[in-house]
Amino acid sequence: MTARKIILDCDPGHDDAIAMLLAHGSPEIELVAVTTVAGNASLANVTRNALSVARIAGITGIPFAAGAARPLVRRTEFAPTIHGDSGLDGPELPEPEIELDPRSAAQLIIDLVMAHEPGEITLVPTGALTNIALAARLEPRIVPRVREVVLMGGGVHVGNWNATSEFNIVIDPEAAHIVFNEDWPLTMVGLDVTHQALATDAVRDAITELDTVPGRFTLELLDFFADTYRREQGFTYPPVHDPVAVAYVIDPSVLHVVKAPLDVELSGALTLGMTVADLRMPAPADCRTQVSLGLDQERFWSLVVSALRRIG
Ligand SMILES: [Ca+2]
Repeated sequence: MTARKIILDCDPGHDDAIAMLLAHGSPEIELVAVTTVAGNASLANVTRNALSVARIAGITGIPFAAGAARPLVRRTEFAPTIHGDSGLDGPELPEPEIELDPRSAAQLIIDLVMAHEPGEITLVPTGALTNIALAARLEPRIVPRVREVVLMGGGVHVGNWNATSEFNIVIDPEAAHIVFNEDWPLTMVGLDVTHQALATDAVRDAITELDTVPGRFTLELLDFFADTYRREQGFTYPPVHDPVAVAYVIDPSVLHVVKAPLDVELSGALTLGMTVADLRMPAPADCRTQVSLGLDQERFWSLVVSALRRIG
């Protein structure tokens, strides 16, 4: 088995942190780099959070680079009601040990994609798409070299930041528009499936049984996330969005996906940032985008728990 090489572009973020742990603890994946983008909190905060999570997970020897501090066009918007002011409120975070790469996230993505064979690198964005859009515009030759983009964001039938739109997309819809319209294979892992990735009592019990540092850290993340999701969005159990995109790279059978043309609304009076999927059948033969409509919850959580167990 050849491990799939991924670049995780993220804004930790409770669920981004779990996505990092899942990627690091899964032999099916080789984490090639981690890049950060403003979103759940400021760029400085999410970058520091990523480096602290790396220390907890024992991730070393790969570059970490900070990227865009604001969206392409819009005013900056953070999510303190969900993630706290730091972006990762709840657990106590260790001091980072890794030095940041001096390159911008977009430049690092370009350098890595160009240094690998075509079809080797998969991009897994779990925040706003600003860095990915900048990289694609700065060096268009990366587009045909990227194996695929598997992103957490959007939703076909549901929003979370407004009635129709998901946070990662709506805070930088122009960047999302660029990424969705580039000529690379793209899988949207949206709210339709991530709202099924609920950290139930049974999930917590399985993580508690591990009795490890990353396991306890994950439980503290879930404690905080459960409180904010109960209060802000009426969830009994918190939906853990970002690791679902990583899980799909590990094992595509974890999601039910269908091919469908996809685009991002930039001008709607009520629908800014909405991801619009054309689900009329059959999809055009040259359709290179797909949407996720169902999640195998048991398989998903078994991947997460197994990864935590491997990290030890
Ligand atoms: Ca995120």
